[in-house]
Amino acid sequence: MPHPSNVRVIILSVLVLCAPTTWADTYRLTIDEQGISLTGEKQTAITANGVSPAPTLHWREGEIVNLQVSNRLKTETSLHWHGIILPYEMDGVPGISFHGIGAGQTFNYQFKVQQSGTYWYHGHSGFQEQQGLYGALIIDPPHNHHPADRDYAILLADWPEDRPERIMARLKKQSDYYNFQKRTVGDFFSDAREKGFFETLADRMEWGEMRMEPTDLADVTGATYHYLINGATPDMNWSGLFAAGETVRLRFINASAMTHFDVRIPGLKMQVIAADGQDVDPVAVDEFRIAVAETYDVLVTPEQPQAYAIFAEAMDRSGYASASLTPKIGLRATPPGMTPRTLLTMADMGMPASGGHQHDHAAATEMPVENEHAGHAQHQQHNADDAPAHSMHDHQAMLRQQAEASNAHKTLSYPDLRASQPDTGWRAPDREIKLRLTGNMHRYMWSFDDIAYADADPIRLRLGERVRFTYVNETMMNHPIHMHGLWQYLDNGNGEYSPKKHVINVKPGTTASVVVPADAVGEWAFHCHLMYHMDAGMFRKIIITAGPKP
Ligand SMILES: [Cu+2]
Repeated sequence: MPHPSNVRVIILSVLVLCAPTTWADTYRLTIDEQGISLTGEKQTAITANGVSPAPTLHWREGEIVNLQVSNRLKTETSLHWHGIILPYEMDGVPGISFHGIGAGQTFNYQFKVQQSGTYWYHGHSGFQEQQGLYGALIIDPPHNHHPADRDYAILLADWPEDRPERIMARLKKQSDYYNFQKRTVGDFFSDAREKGFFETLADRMEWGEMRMEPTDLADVTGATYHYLINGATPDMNWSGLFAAGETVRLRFINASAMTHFDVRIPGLKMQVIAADGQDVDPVAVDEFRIAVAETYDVLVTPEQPQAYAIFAEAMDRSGYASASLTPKIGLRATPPGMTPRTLLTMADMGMPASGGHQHDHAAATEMPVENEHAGHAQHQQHNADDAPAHSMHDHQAMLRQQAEASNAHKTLSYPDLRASQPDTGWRAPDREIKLRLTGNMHRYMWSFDDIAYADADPIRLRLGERVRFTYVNETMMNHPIHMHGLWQYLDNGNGEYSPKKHVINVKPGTTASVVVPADAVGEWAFHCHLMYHMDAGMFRKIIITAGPKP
């Protein structure tokens, strides 16, 4: 008589052997709202199956998924499968790919999963994503090239104290409402001591002329946001277990509405193995910046039986999210101190250091593609300055200090990303579309080429053509540009090994260029993924048709 568990193994093996090459699984998701108290006050979150973040969905490459999404809200809802290649009617953007899911209705999404990796899904109606309607989407490949002992999705998010409609209304009235980090008169005098009075004055006047602040790295900040990892504040301390020496895969997903994060795990090197779901040649880093809506997969191997902090500080340093990787339930990591925020200089933005009072578009256009963020160099310096303050900390701080002393603090940047597999259809683009990323901070208007979505014609592409999109960022904000339904091959000098991404972050005053194979007929959304920028008009529709040139 075989042991019962052996019988189970035998049955499972038989099932695996007999499994068809495609599966068809059904997932039911019910969208509703529920009381939540993350900030101490009672608020409302939009939930899927009663939870926010929404449940993590596990798919397999090759399966046909049926997703029955029911709406119990009083308003319309939708779910968009972020980064997924699918028929456009299944993409889930109301007004573009379908009519939305009305109150009390159910919509049935169905498509074949043609890719693997880490993605996410979120509401694309109103501000529902900001209100908690987001979740991780993990697709298993037929063959896993990166076996790990543990595997965790790390969803980063920004949860507001104010209602999103109120945030938008405040930004429209006063765009720097949430920015309490402006340089003060005191800073002026200390700068004047260092740089000289006239230099400092000229610097300030230039910024004044541009009606921008050199510290405006984010327009919605920790003044209203609580930063979350897997729905938990730093106090709540989400924890992932490991045993010393195990390999842990962390799937970072930036599900924030407005926040870029700088991520590190003090004491651990991170091997970046995938970007936006796609495998890249591994890069060992100490830190990476993750733009809104991007995903990065990393491997870590914690050797010590101690708790490690997964630390994600908001780019503008107005707050942080923190969680623990721990060998024991209840053992929590102490979050390290935040590093000082970066100050943008005129040079960061492609402006002449002095005298250039007008917006110099040409200067911005000629910036090399994706040069290293000058602010980051500064940041590393600060790290070193910062170190003595943490010297009484534990082992982690010591390791970090050692790393810094040996000048080994490596931060990921786009030029590091090289696809593991070449693009077999690689060839020169057929044409170029240049888009300026434009905005008026004072009136909180955001657009492409100074034209907001409401007044813009769609961008028309022909099926089969390859189009270079060149994004010229003429603003002092980062804009994570998301194209639905199509891959953007980031032109970072790697030719056929260019990494393909669904979100390309374009830093202030810089230019980034991508190659897009127009390989999917339909109507696709194309926008900045900062929610309030998208809502303000930094959005276009792309229409791809078969047949002769439109
Ligand atoms: Cu934007």
